[in-house]
Amino acid sequence: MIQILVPIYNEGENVLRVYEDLIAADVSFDTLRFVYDLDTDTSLPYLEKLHAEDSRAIADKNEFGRGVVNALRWGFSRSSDGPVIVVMGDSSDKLSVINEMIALWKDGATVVSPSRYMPGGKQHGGPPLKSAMSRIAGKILGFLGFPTSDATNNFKLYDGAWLREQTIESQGGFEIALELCYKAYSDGKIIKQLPTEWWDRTEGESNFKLWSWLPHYLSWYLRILKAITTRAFSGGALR
Ligand SMILES: Nc1nc2c(ncn2[C@@H]2O[C@H](COP(=O)(O)OP(=O)(O)O)[C@@H](O)[C@H]2O)c(=O)[nH]1
Ligand SMILES: [Mg+2]
Repeated sequence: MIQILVPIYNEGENVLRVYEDLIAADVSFDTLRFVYDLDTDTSLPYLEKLHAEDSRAIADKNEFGRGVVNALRWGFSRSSDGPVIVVMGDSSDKLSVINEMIALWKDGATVVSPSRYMPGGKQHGGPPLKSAMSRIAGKILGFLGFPTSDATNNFKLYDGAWLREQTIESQGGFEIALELCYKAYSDGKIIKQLPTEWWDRTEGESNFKLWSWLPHYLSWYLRILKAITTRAFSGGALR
């Protein structure tokens, strides 16, 4: 069962673009779950229309409390076995790589991480400070031997059965991608990457809270650094 999961917060008509991009990229999926927080969300009228046309697309209310971590936890808890692909609702991701992500999952990857920072990857626009921090942080991990140079990208595929075994500890926001990369890596699971592109939103507003989420990002980042070091000294990286 191939599941696409999209957290949304007042994305309005943008949700239709996500659907159109998936169809244009010929992505084969069984469910397209848009997880929203509030009954007043501006995407809901569009999602109702979309569901009438294609019953795979559903609007699912997050009952775990407001915020993107809760929306993702909600979506994960409702997932079945098979790949769960998290996609942003503001059309920032290159959805045409999804079929290749699914192929890597079929080959045994627990996490598939599209990377903007590996050869062939690109980032278009975005706040300069946030982009630079993400790029530098990601590339350092890649340089040190971590299997992806873009751990902070939330556009990712996770194995559904593995996901349901995880207790999500993230509390801030999008550091959840780092947390899950850390957990897969320290669990000895396979993480694969492939190049992707990212475009900053042209409609609506970003809900990214750089300064309040930064300490949460740092805490998972340091755990990853420690795990890489431990593996290197135990011989894993030297084999
Ligand atoms: N359910 C839910 N989704 C959110 C929330 N904040 C952001 N999102 C969604 O997460 C995705 C990325 O958010 P965005 O604000 O564009 O972050 P940025 O691209 O990192 O600036 C979009 O699909 C948003 O609609 C939230 O509080 N709740
Ligand atoms: Mg965005």
